[in-house]
Amino acid sequence: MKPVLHGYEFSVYCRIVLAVCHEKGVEIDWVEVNPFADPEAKDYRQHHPFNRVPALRHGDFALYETTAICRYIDEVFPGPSLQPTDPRQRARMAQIIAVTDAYVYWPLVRQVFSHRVFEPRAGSLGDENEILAGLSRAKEALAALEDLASDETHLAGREISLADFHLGAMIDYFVRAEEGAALLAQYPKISRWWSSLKDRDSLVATDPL
Ligand SMILES: N[C@@H](CCC(=O)N[C@@H](CS)C(=O)NCC(=O)O)C(=O)O
Repeated sequence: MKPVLHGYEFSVYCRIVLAVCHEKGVEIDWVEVNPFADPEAKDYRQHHPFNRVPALRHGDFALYETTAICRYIDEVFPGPSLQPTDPRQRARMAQIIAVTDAYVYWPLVRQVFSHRVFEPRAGSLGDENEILAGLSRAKEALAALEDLASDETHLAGREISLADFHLGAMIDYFVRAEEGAALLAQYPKISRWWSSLKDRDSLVATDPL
């Protein structure tokens, strides 16, 4: 039975789930919902009480919150595991995902990407103050990630994990702003990681832009 994913085409959080599904070879049925629409989508809060995306339904099981959804998909479906078994690597993966949610999403995606790239694409002017504030806060987030990232190929170790898709979806948007790409280049470990990840099939196939 195919899972149903309620999502918005430009959402980085939905892209994380889509990339994980791609890695696992899981097909989904997509239901488009714009969480920014005003008025909000009728009845959507029955799937997500906070009116965010994504929200998953798999048979009679409903789940929201991207990390929970990705872990569920990884554990329920066959295919390569995307979570390390080593406790320290697993903890690092969880930490990087939490740092991404708490300190990366807002400045890199909602301030820099939205105002420099997304809004101009949609025909409105971005707010330069938001971009400056986002770039300033991005430094602290990128410095922390530079410290946390493993010295091996992927963020939590040698094998790719859920952390790579979580941060990868957001970095991909961030570097589409010229200032974002220039800032990322100042963090050598994260830059190397991103260069080796960015052309991965699951990211290319799920790029909404
Ligand atoms: N904690 C949620 C965050 C999801 C989220 O913020 N999604 C964005 C789209 S990328 C959204 O729905 N935003 C609507 C809003 O901010 O009103 C998760 O991990 O799934």
